Amino acid sequence: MDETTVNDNILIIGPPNSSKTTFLTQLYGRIQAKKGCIKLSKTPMNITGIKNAYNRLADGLETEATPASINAEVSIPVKWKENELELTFKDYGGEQVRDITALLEYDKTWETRAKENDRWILFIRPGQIYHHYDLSITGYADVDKSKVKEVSHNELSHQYNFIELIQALLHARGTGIKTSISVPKLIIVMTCWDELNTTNTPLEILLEKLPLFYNFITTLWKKDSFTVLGAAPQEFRLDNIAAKDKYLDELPESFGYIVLENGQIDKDLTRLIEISLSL
Ligand SMILES: Nc1nc2c(ncn2[C@@H]2O[C@H](COP(=O)(O)OP(=O)(O)OP(=O)(O)O)[C@@H](O)[C@H]2O)c(=O)[nH]1
Ligand SMILES: [Mg+2]
Repeated sequence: MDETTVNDNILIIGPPNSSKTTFLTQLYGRIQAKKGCIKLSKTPMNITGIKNAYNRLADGLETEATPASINAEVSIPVKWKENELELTFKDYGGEQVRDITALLEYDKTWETRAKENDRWILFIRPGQIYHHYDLSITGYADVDKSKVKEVSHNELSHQYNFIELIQALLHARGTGIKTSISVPKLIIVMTCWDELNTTNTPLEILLEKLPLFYNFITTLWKKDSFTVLGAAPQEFRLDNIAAKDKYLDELPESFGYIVLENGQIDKDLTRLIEISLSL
């Protein structure tokens, strides 16, 4: 595809519990508070899909899991540099994404999403990734059976799941892999960054947790058409009174950050969208 024909539709892809709803809600809060590099341009907008999550965060409560059947549209008209554009996202239950690899099939909805969005943002929560044994971790001869968690036939390791997922979405989109992929643009986001307590860069975390998946991506994608970042849309758990009080006192839009390629923290969540639009 020609670079000049890349559209600005962004698809956030993420399994259950990977902070999609929290990110969208916090992103909207930033845009509305005019605190970021992307600003609200004009009404009307449609935020019904995240209204409940927005109200919960304002009360210092965590968002609730989005039911599998939900496909709520969120559209926010924004101004970025000199451009006016409409950011549209879908908030859906992450189980839809899990089903793509568990059942090895995608429906029309996902086919359309894969085709119509030229900018993909993949949310991966590394704090919840544990290693099943697989060949990228050690050679077969080195396997110490006592240390290996038994993997059932139906249970792929996380990295194979993410490889399957990207493969399925590329297939749905009809993107061939004979030449390096320049569209869709891809950002891989290591989410809930605070859980990691690390000074490493996002790429280092991805390499540590999912080396084979990273290898798969670099083999397929053009070097400047993908990047690896971090994000903590909520910044910390809201499972205790002190954290909840912070949200009530300082408002949700004061919290959350992204982690740039070099490991630097940026409080402006809208930067993730700017980077996606700039790839
Ligand atoms: N520690 C930490 N937890 C977070 C952060 N952002 C979100 N969470 C928590 O992660 C959990 C999942 O967040 P959601 O936004 O509901 O995740 P989701 O991807 O929409 O999940 P589904 O709707 O099930 O697909 C919630 O308990 C959030 O409070 C963060 O920055 N740090
Ligand atoms: Mg959700």
